[in-house]
Amino acid sequence: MKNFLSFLLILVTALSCSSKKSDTRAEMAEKVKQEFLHAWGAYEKYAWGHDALKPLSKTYHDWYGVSLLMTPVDAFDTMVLMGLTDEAAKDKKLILENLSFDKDIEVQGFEINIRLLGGLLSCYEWDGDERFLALAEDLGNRLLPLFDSPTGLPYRFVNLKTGTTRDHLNNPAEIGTYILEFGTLSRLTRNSIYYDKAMIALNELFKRRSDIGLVGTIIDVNTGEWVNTTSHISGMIDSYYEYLLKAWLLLGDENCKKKWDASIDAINTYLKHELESGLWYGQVDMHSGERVATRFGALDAFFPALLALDGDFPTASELQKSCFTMWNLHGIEPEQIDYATMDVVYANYPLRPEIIESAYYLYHYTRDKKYLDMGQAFYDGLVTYCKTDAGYAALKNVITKEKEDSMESFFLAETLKYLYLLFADDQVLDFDAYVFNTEAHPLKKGNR
Ligand code: DMJ
Repeated sequence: MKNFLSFLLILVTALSCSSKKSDTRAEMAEKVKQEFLHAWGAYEKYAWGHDALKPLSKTYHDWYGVSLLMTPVDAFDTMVLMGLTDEAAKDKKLILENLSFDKDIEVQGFEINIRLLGGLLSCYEWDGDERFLALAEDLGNRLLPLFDSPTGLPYRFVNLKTGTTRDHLNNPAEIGTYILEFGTLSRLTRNSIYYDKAMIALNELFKRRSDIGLVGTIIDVNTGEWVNTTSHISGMIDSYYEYLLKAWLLLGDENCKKKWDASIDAINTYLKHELESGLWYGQVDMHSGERVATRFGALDAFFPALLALDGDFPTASELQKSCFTMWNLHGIEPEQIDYATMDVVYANYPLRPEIIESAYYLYHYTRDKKYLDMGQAFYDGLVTYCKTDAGYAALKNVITKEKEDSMESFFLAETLKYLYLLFADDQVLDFDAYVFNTEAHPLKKGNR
């Protein structure tokens, strides 16, 4: 009897271990949903009505002193996709009863566009309530003065009430990341002004690429002159390239496709870098193509997804392998490493989504189980190192695992959405019918 009981105990332990190891996709999707509810629950409890939760001090943060409901708008479509009907209904009520852009504050065009305009357009497309579209249209109008520069390249900041703009030194990402949202707004309102402004900016930027086809990091929007000529695919340039390809997919714009084709040729010629440590994309001078640094980081990890979207699966999977190596250096990814030495350059982790986004795209196209295993590792790292009793916290340092009092809205908009979609039933989202903006808001494809 004693022997039988020990046998039973061993059997039960073995079974529970193996079921933990082989959680099905559906079980993993459910687990991610529970983590979303944990994070959203903390937002509800400690930050309701504000821009973002501060998970360690259990209070809130408003970007500009007053709330623009950054987290509620950013998180809405994730709730819809996860089937969280009650939470979505409560969130919708909060947004529609409280959100107003008639505020005397200076906002950063890029962030407001990708999180709020992109978020509201997605709210409208997934929910259908015209009031979301009215909010988006109002916001779009308040962002338009950004484009009133001598070159048509947008300034960085605009006052939502007065339309006053500032900051003439801008970067390709903050210049070239409007066309998906502004194009969609034009399509839905039948007013071409938004599309036209964003397209002029994109054309003007592309026109200023170097003779070898690359852009730099900083440009003066008053003169059109480059101020910093370092070229890369990282923060300050990243989503400019993303939007060239996606504008073609979302809006059917052939010119954007041509711009993307020319850009990816130059990127692969000059930035791509194969070393013993793996395949990477580093930094070069935009005019000479001479390599100036060997840095790669969490933001660059969006690139495998983009390469996959373009059909270059060999490069996409090779690069994702490098990204995963970077993640595994410390069990969760640092903001930036030097890939020549594999040393950490910036050790923080602000709960970024890009590496998970790439795993999701690659799994969608290849069905290779290794991307699900990566997803499991991302889930484990997040839960082990970033979960707190009040939501999720960024890490100040991935080596020491010291936490930071911040949970950016993109954690709910992107990180948990992509992780959920990686594991969820394919019926949840018809991948070919949508294009994700750079904040993971799925916008419906359709010509203008
Ligand atoms: C998000 O706001 C967007 O994905 C943006 O393109 C880059 N930074 C964050 C996430 O890392």
